[in-house]
Amino acid sequence: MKSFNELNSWVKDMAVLCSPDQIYWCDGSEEENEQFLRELTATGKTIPLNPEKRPGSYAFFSDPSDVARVEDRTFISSRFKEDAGPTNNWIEPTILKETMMGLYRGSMRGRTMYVIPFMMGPFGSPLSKIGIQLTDSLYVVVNMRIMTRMGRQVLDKLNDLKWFIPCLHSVGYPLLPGQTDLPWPSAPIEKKYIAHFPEEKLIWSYGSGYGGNALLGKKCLALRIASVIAREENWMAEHMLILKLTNPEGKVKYILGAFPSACGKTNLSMLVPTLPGWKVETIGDDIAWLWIKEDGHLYAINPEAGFFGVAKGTSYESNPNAMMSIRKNTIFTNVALTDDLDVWWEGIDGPTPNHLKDWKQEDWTPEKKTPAAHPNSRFTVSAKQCPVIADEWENPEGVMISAILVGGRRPTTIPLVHESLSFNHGVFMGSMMGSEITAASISNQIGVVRRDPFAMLPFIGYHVGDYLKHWLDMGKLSNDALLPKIYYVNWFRKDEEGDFLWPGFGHNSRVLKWIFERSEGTAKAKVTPIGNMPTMDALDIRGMSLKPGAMESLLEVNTNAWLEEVASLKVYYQSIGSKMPQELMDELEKLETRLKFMTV
Ligand code: OXD
Ligand code: MN
Repeated sequence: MKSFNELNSWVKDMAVLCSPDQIYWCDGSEEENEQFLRELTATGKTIPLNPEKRPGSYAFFSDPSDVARVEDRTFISSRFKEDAGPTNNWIEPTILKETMMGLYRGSMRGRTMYVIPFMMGPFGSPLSKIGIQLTDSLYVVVNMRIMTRMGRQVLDKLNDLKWFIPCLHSVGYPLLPGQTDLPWPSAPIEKKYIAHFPEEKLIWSYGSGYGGNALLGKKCLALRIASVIAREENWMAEHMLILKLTNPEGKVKYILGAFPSACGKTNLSMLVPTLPGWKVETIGDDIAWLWIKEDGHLYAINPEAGFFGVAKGTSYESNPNAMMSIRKNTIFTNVALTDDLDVWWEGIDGPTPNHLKDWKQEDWTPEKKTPAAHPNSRFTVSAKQCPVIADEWENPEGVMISAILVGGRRPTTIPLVHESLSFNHGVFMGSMMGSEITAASISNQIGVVRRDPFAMLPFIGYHVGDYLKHWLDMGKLSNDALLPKIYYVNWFRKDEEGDFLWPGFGHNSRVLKWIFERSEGTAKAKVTPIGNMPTMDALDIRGMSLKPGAMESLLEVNTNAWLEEVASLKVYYQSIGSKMPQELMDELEKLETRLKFMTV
């Protein structure tokens, strides 16, 4: 964090280090954005899409070596290794800074350094934070303008807020005189560094132009650095969607959901219920900042202003509201293009075209074995374009939370839904969540559960044990009666044939209904060793067809499978070391006892 009056000297110092040809302060205006997009088009860095089909929209294609967040190259550079914990990469800060200064020296030669003032959180919210990103990538500028509140009005706010989080970014590809630029400049993998200095609240990113590596407001600021600030200031920065749920009588509740990447957070936040009369609206699809107010309730804001969603698999069937959001003014990255310059990806509606340009901009026909769109292809779009964005999504006071969902991809063991017995038990549920490893390319440990506490594994800016302790400490600021219950949901349970037992998508509204009515005290539940669960007739499944016996399997608590889970959790908790909170080890022991001795 730096104070407002250090801004000019910091920008100057970084310019001396990186040697850009010029410095440009972004004002965030429409005219400026159009000028940037004209420049990106003229230099061949983007392709404007067919204005009849996708007005105001652009396609970018990254270098094939720069397509996703690089967790191996992401560092929490706290003074002591112990403060980064066992789940983060760590390099001592003076050493990392020396290495990175060597890389930054002259890295913006032949380029412009853009100064991006941006706000995370709605204007006027007690939690909102200002960041200033310096970058040599115009792609980053036009994306940051969608994903954050960006521009001159933020500098005005700096007078009042006084502090900003400095974010330095370079793609790491300086241009010598006469050297032509690449369409997507970046540095080789071993030179990429996504670095966070938690004591200083400083972000340095080098070598990548893609997503969370480069749009520094999102994962770097709003999660990793914000999680450190939040711990100091008694609030929480979480990898969660925020949705608004309205019942047929018009009563509203707000629900949070923590799910690992690629579990359908964006889909759930914009869900179209299959239950008549129920409505879901969106507050946020990826990040929530949470605090407990004087009334003892938990409140949430979405710090972002847009969606950086995975394109692949998005369709009018899986997420019609996302499809309607991206009809215009959208930036697409690494999707395929149709012959009439519209976008295409695997899983989009309609027949597969006979010919496309794939994300590598090569000719593609259905015979080709490789995917046309990259699996991590993305759309960047303003939240304002979402047809179901809730009116109150920018309320600086946040929305009051009635329930928290946690979950992951678990083909076995975990039932469709179970409810926490207490706040600490809910934190235990969050600590144990994760997904089963399915892709051989990620690991040779297929079938093993990759634990991902509250879906924050790659995003906690400090020690995971201290993070879990912070959750427990937050609970102590209020009491169980006022805090939301936590629900472990699992849409991904499979039967013996390997087929999903639950159809998911819009049908998840049936689980949301039960949760809504639990918080009203009206839904039927039974106590089980793992928590409270719907009785066999409690979920409203009218109008849907499930295989015979599916509901029994979905709501089954298999004692042996759960005892195996307990054994695996003991090993996991041990891996966290001495900072693993005792309260959670107690919860694990209580679960084991209930599994062994409780009669249901
Ligand atoms: C994301 C992620 O991009 O979680 O949101 O990876
Ligand atoms: Mn995410």
